[in-house]
Amino acid sequence: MVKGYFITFEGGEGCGKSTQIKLFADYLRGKGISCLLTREPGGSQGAEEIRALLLKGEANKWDKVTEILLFSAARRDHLVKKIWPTLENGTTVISDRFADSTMAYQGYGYGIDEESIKMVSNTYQMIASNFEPDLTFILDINPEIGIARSIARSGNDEQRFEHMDLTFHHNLRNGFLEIAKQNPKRYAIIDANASIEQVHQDIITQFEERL
Ligand code: T5A
Repeated sequence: MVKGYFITFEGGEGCGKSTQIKLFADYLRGKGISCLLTREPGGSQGAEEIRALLLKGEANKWDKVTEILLFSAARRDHLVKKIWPTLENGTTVISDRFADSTMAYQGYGYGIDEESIKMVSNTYQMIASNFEPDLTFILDINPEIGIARSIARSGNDEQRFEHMDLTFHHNLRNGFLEIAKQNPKRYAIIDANASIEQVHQDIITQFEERL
């Protein structure tokens, strides 16, 4: 059986990943490609339990090392219980965030810190070896616009990272761009400041060119 593609969507707060993933999944299904939507942190029962620990509460609730380990533990459970078995079945998996978020948020967000970047990278090797997405869309947005979109959407108590200061959000935007620069074949940078329809069209164009 042919394995499914693993496609991830990344970006700063309120960049529109959830909105775009739904449109992209509709597009794929329209082409007869079966796909499963999932998210991080979370996506499997154990990882969803860890999600609550990570996203609720005070911005400085965890120190950086603990945070990297918790995101990684959730990712390992998600990979073993959901992502790998689904890909083996020939179904495409689309994930709202994956390992690049850990590199951008925990590695670059607090300011470039070589030690944390190395730790994120080593921890990922330990939990996933050489596995990586076939394609990653980075929805690049001006942080002021993204945070305003995020905060305008009410009824969400998982806003620990929205409450980080603006420097953090600029650092992580630069972090995503830096990560993408290292492997232009795998990463497609999409201008997420544009309209929902325009962003969707850009995603489809990149998908058709690359996979
Ligand atoms: N995290 C995660 C880490 O720190 N390390 C890690 O390793 C991982 C995996 C996850 C948090 O955890 C952190 C990062 C995050 O802070 P989350 O709830 O999944 O938490 O939060 P986000 O991933 O940031 O997702 P959001 O739901 O907040 O934002 P989305 O999915 O990017 O945006 P979306 O589609 O919900 O849109 C937000 C609003 O904007 C509107 C939408 O209608 C919606 O109201 N919108 C647009 N408006 C105008 N123009 C457009 N083009 C628009 N697109 C969407």
